[in-house]
Amino acid sequence: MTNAWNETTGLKELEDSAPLLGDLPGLRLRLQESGYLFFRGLFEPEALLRIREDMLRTANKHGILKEGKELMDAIYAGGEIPTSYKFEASLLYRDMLEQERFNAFGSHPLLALLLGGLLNGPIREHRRRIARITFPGSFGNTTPIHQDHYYIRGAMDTYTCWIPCGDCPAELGGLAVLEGSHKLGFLPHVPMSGTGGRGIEETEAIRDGKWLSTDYRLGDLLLFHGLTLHKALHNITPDKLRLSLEYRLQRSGDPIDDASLRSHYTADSIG
Ligand SMILES: O=C(O)CCC(=O)C(=O)O
Repeated sequence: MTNAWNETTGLKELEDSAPLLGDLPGLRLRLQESGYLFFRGLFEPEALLRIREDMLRTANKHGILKEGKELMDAIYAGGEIPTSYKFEASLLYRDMLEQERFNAFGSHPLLALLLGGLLNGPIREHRRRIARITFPGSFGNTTPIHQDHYYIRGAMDTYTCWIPCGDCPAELGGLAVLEGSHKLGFLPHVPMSGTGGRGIEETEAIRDGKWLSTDYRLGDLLLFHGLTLHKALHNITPDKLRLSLEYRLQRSGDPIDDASLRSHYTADSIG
């Protein structure tokens, strides 16, 4: 049931599609109508906990975790927060993207089955996977409203699987989607502060549309179309890092951009 969820942000709650898992036509219809599917507790937590641990060990090696705290609590050491461009050019980010268990999760059988069913045929998963860390209070780096097709190119029918790598309540800055916005077509993206550096200007219709998010938990999956408008919420916690994973899948015969065949890490990003 979609309901009033977060009074501070005015957001409504994502509809859980887990009850439709045995009903492929029902799932397809919901995806066609809403531009997204959300599954509460789809994945067993164990594999994701190991990925979280890998990410945090890597983060710790690069000195960004506060000493003396529980590793899995992901407490930031503090100090100057890099812009998202600088972060994506950092050795920490490169190491993060090379992690074996994180990369292997892209071929999780549930993702293959789900996307294969929804797209009615063989699918391929992009190499350009993202293991993301967002920093507390770093509002200038919050991901602005955009459509993934702007960055991913290739087939518009490409789906992003966004997976919180740890519980992610609203204050940690989860993802929000605009219901039905994939029907708006491909919109212009203009320079904007925040991750990616470009975004869609917020018209009244976009601002007043039905934005949805939730208090994500480990094991949840948010899946959305390449044209679905989405954005991150601010990480307003005093000191906690937000960890999330992104995998992208499409029909295997559809066009794919070269960049999707490579790692997301580019050493020459500008700060
Ligand atoms: O997690 C974020 O801040 C951005 C994620 C995003 O935009 C995506 O998965 O397409």
